[in-house]
Parts: sequence; structure tokens; C-alpha cells
Amino acid sequence: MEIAKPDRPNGGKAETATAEPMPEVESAFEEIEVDAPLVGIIMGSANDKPKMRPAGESLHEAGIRYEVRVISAHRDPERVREYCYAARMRGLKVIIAGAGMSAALPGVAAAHSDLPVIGVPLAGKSLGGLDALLSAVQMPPGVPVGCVAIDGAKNAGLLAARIINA
Ligand code: RP5
Repeated sequence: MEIAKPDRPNGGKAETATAEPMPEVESAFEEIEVDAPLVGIIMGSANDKPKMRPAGESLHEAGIRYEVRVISAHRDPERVREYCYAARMRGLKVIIAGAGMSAALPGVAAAHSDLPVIGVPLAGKSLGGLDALLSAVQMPPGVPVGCVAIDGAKNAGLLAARIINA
């Protein structure tokens, strides 16, 4: 069986290739992760997990694959940069970033990726989450973060699902 090549660099003359897979094509396909996550849920502390869990539950109910990482904008700035920089290349479509206190994570994620970033401000021991809310919301022009309510991880998951299904 022969397969017509879609591009015809030789002046429009159709070329054909045998269906025998070329070794380099085979190895390239091996690298494709068919079950790759579409949403990255990141948070500043392992202590944020209980409050961020509803984001994963919303995505699970919507049938959307996601991954979870604990990476702090302040404690692991280089890991945050690397994760966000590679996010699109790895197949992610949306980043959900939850953090408490000064909550730089959503903004830093948006600084290092052009994917949509949904910020989840988390209530800490003081100020009731107002600190995190203002940190996540008050982004400078050109670096957008869509921010849900304080402890609004469920809506973050639902919003990510809507973005992916839009
Ligand atoms: C933030 O500081 C984290 O997102 C967390 O909500 C808060 C406190 O972190 P832990 O001291 O509980 O690790 O960066």
C-alpha cells in the first residue's frame, strides 16, 4: 500500500512513500504521550493540597486529564520557571495555580508561559485570603491571570474545562 505525501516540494509532482514505517518516524511516535495531561495544577505548598483538590475533582468529572505539582514561586523559583516554560511543549492547555499569603505563583506562571493561567487565592492563617486575592488579581497589563474566588479551586477546575472544551 502506498500513501501520498501531503506536501509536494517538487513542483506539485506527487510523491509516494511506502507504508513501511521509517525508523526515525517510529521513534518519534514513541515519544508522543497519548495520555498526556491537558491541565497542570500547581500550588505553592503541600499544605495547599486539601484546598486545591476540588480543582482536580472538577477536571476528573469533566474527563480531562491533569497533573499536580507542588512548586513555590518563592521557594523553588527555578523549578516554577522550568515547569511553565515547558508547559505548552508538553501538551498542557491550561495552568491552574493556587497559593496563599503573597501568592506570587499565578503571576509568575503567567510570566513564564503564554497558556491561560487560572489563579486560586488560598486563605491562610491571617487576613482571610485577602492577601492572596490581591496578589493574584493585581497583575500588570500584559501578564494576564484569570482569578477565581478565595479557595475557589472547584471553579478553577470547571473554568479550565470550559476553556479546553470551548
Ligand atoms: C504559600 O505560602 C503557599 O501557597 C502556602 O499557602 C503558604 C504557606 O506555605 P507553608 O508554610 O504552609 O508551606 O507560598
